[in-house]
Amino acid sequence: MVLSVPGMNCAACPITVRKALQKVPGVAAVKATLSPPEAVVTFENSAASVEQLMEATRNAGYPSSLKSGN
Ligand SMILES: [Cu+2]
Repeated sequence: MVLSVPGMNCAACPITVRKALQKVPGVAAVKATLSPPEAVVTFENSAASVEQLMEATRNAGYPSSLKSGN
């Protein structure tokens, strides 16, 4: 699943986003990049929802939206 995270603007931002996503139960792997500004998340669908993942980035200061995937 890929989240678009347009608020990321420097090299530290993807680290913050990755840490926030990794705290969500059920998340197995996160790859956050500045260019393109997105986060690729591998997670257990039975344990976490896309809404929870978007909430996690929003709470970290980076509102996100679903770009692709389930
Ligand atoms: Cu930054």
